[in-house]
Amino acid sequence: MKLITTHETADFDALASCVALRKLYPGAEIGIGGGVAPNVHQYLALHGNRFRTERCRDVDLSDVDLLIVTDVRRRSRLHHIEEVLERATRTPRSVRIVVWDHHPSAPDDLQSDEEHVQPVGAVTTLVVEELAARSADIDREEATLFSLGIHEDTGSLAYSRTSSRDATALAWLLGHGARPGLLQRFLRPPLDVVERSLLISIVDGIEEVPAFGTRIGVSAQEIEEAPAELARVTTEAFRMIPHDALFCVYRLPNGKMHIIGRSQSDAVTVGGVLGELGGGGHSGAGSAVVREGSLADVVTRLHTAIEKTCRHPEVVRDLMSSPVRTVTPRMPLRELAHSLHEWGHAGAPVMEAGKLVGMISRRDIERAKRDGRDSLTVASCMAHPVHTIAPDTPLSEALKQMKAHNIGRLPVLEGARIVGILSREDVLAYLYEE
Ligand SMILES: [Mn+2]
Repeated sequence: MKLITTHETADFDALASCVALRKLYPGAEIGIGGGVAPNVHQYLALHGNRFRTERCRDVDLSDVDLLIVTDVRRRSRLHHIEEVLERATRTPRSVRIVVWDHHPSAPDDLQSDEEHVQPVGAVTTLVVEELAARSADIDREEATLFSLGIHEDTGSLAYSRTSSRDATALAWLLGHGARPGLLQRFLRPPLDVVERSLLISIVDGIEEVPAFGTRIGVSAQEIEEAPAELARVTTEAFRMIPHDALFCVYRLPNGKMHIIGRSQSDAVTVGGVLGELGGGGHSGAGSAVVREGSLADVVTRLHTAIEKTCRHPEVVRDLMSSPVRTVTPRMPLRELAHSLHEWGHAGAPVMEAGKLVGMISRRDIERAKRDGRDSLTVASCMAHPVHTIAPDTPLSEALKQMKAHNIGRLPVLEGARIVGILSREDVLAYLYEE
């Protein structure tokens, strides 16, 4: 018997890749262990007959001679097929194990006979590529389900782990009749009353991890009634707050603690942080379950894990341009225009006797020219007082200042000495670098 399976609480990427794999391995059964995510549950209420899944505990596992595992390869997430995995260790000939996955490797990864692991946004993409290569026939319902898998795991192509291959796979699915109009309905059904009130407590309860330039929020919640979709509520909360990363610790009525993390900063790798607490995941999303200790203990362990695994974020010094070309207040505007052009700069700090006294930009010169004042000197139209910044300020804070004062250049001062200048161009070059 051929069995396709995936991780507990199967999400759309897991279900879609299972269904897509059945097209590559005809006659295989899909066995689910530990239930499905609530949005998948709702989807299956309508499509359950079309895309049949079995519960692994209803399947005769002793009969499995080909095991196809998708969207996971860590043994600790595959308790429901432990029997098959044990048999594979004892008598390797009795079962062949094939893995399809897109997660980073972990110490407890399965030993497999065949592995299809690539760092794409959704594992469904890998299977769809194979179907496309074989010019497989798929119908609208299949194309839509496979699209759901890719949308879910790439945040509709907006998460940083998205690859061009995910977009290509989606395009192929659209060409095969996928119905984009149905995606939102299944991906993000409205939050119910319990979920909405939890969402508010999360946001109200966020505490910032101190002494860390990246804004990391931690919200610890004692839950009396567990809502169906903790992961989704966490994602929604993260969307609403200004933080770079969010970790929610939920203590459920049964005493277990679920930690769910989300990040949009390279400095915070959620999978790395939660790996320290026995969980795992991607750089942008992950989870862990802790069975003992108090809520406060877990929050302390989380802080330690963050301190240990997160890079300190970029600061102004890493990005600023230096040395700085400065001008004097007595410089004629016409001469300055010429120099700026030559340097390829849009502005410059104005220094007098070693002190920063103003900032002048190409735009100031243009304005002076329009008003017929371009025969004057820099002093007549420079901006002052000047907003400055220290070299060890985190980039996020620098951006905030640029936005608040609507300025494109911040002189960087160490004491009274000008050591660099941070411009919008520097920030853009950093954001778009490889
Ligand atoms: Mn996935």
